[in-house]
Amino acid sequence: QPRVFSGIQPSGGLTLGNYLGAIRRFVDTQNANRDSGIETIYCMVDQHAITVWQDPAALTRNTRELAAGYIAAGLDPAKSILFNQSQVAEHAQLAWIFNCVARMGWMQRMTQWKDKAGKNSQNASLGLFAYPALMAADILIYHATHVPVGEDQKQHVELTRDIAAKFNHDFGVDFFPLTEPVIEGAATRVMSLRDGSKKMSKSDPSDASRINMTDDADTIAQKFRKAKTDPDALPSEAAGLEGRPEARNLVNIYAALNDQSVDEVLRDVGGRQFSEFKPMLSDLAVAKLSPISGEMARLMQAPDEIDAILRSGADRARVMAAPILKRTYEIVGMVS
Ligand code: AQP
Repeated sequence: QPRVFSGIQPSGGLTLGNYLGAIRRFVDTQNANRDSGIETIYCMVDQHAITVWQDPAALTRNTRELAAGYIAAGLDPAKSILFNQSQVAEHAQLAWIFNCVARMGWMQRMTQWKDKAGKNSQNASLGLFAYPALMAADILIYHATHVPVGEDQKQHVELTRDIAAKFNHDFGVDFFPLTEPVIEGAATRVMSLRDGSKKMSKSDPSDASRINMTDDADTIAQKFRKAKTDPDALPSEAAGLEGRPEARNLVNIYAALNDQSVDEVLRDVGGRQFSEFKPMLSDLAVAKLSPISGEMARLMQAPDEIDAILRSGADRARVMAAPILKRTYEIVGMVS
């Protein structure tokens, strides 16, 4: 039976990249599977967030804001299981087993580790290094078969398959499934508005590099107006975006927001200057995002309700996770 799991870190406010690359697709997956009995499980991965320093008050606020973002975008606690990772202890318990299955060399090859640890990797947390083993546990504690993610997380989902395969091989079992990353749509990699070679990220020090889901209409318009571009007009087909990363990024964002292909967008806007295209993009973004940010703001007025939704999601998640952890311990030979 297919089962879907994915998560987002409450390591800052939600960005347009998180929305287009992840949340919007979580909603589509939930709705497509509404009557099929396939479980869709979406987590706020707070234990991943603390692999780099998080101010405690900000972590609390960001976790609730992320939950509000999930719900405002269309995730329904009656249809999907929504919870925060630290409330289901089985994730961390399975992660320990996987820390003992995964190899140091596998972790060292991860591009996210290299990017985030930087040159001073001796000073990075042990948790940041082991991040992919916890992510494998998040997925496999539910025997999830499909993980909708943005392009940047593909390598970690592949590592999850390696961990599952090594566990199955080492213990001579066929227990953990080999999970598939699901990377689809026009915006699997939304880039920074200031640098077309860097992905848009909630932890980028420059707020101008990203659209936050909570930005108001004026801020969105100003950020797109200032977004880096080149001096040429837009081409009339996708091939003309070759070697123009900033132009490609803005067209990709437009296409994703408007549910169109890049070629369809360029058929309409090809030949126009950015001075004309950017206001079109801002208007579209405001039209699509403002209902979500309005609903997020409303939900944030009632943090107790958000916490109650997360608690009941965690109760449902634990029911699925506990037997899988129990069986894992038996396979490993732990006495219970
Ligand atoms: N720029 C992006 N384009 C498309 N998808 C993206 N995702 C993140 N950025 C983009 C997708 O969002 C999901 C959640 O990601 P995450 O919060 O767990 O971690 P991340 O990928 O490291 O995201 P950020 O925003 O860059 O966070 P920080 O700055 O804390 O590292 C994933 O499915 C991811 O692919």
